[in-house]
Amino acid sequence: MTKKVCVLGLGYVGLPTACMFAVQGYHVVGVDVKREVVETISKGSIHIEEAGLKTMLQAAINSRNLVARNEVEPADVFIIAVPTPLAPDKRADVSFVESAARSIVPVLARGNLVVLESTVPPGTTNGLLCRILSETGLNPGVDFHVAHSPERVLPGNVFSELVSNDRVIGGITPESAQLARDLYMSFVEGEILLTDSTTAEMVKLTENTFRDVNIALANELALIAAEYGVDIFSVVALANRHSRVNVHQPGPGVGGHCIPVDPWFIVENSNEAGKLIRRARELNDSMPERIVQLVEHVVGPAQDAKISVWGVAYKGNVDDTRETPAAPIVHLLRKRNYKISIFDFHVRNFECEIDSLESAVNASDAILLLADHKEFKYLDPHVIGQKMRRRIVIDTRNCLDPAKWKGAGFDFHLLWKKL
Ligand code: SAJ
Repeated sequence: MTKKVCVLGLGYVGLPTACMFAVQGYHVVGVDVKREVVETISKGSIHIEEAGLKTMLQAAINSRNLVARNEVEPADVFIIAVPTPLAPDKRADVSFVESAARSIVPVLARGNLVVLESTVPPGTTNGLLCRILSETGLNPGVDFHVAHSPERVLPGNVFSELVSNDRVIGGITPESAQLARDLYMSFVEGEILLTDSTTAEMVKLTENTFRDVNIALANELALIAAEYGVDIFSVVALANRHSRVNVHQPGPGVGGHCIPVDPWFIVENSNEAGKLIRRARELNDSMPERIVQLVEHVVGPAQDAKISVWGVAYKGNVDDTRETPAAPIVHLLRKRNYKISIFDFHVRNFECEIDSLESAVNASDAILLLADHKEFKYLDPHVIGQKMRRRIVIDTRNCLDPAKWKGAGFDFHLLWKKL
């Protein structure tokens, strides 16, 4: 008999995952608490941008293997893929996991498998999740199975990574892990590695903490390079020619739903042991303020200066603005009385209005590039320059060709310089 899978949370991870199971022939019920999300998906439309998502969703809907609902239904498998944001006290806010788990309680049956995909602090699957599911009177690991299968896909490349990435699955019992492996084997071509649930939680957090700490190192090196008047991007490129060196890219700060968040989850119960991780987080969080200092230095005091901010997504080629460093940068520039206009090739919804390219550059004094969307590379600096009041570019991502922009009369600045 075909298995029924209920996916709770139809966001960046839940929706592509629901589509993958549906096209593999599972009966999938995608559940989201937002009515408009369910309506949009039911029509075969998407509420988020992700390469290939619309085609996959339409295939899934047309096959009748995927339906979207507001309520959880009885199923063989429940997959929880809800957000775990950072609370103001820098601890994980697991309230969506809690409410998703509570919504499963009335329908959970003997033999079911519950998989948590959301990123959580170590111990959450075995602790909080199992505690809530035990409210059924059933015994986790005996009457039903529970596993943590963290998502590890890169936004913008979700479908190929869902298939080809290796997957770490941790069960509260070995049987739970094996059942989850049998499920994901339907579409995962990478290796599936089994462990216990707390190890799997820590693996996921470790991956993103590794990245955050390495980006902090790159940012610190950028500040040091500026002291010597050296181009940090050349330093990184040349150092990375060593076969055992992989310095990350410096930039205006670290955004996205995972990397600026996960390191806090891993240290939330470790005050003494987590010092390096906390320091790296703080350094990355301080980059927006430093970018604003650079703008002040290059452009001069605000008076009536207008800054054209290019790219407010948290990184290039995505429409995602979660935790984007552009938000504090725009906020800090406004506080210092700069006029701001924003242009982005991908982002439609942001806390400030997004202008057309033309009105964003019109009569502006400087371009501040924050997200390296590939389209920026193809813009003609001569055409852009004609509309501007002053020709200044600050490229925080090493995205534009300096020779091309300097050739068009621009005063060109990379990420950082000695102030
Ligand atoms: N960034 C830098 N320098 C770099 C790399 C990234 O400043 O060298 C910045 C980006 O501009 C962005 C932020 O860091 O603001 C994060 O971008 P990212 O591309 O490193 O990561 P995400 O958040 O898009 O996806 C990450 C991935 N994790 C790792 O690469 C270890 C992905 O595999 C995870 O699935 C995802 O987090 C997640 O959901 O955890």
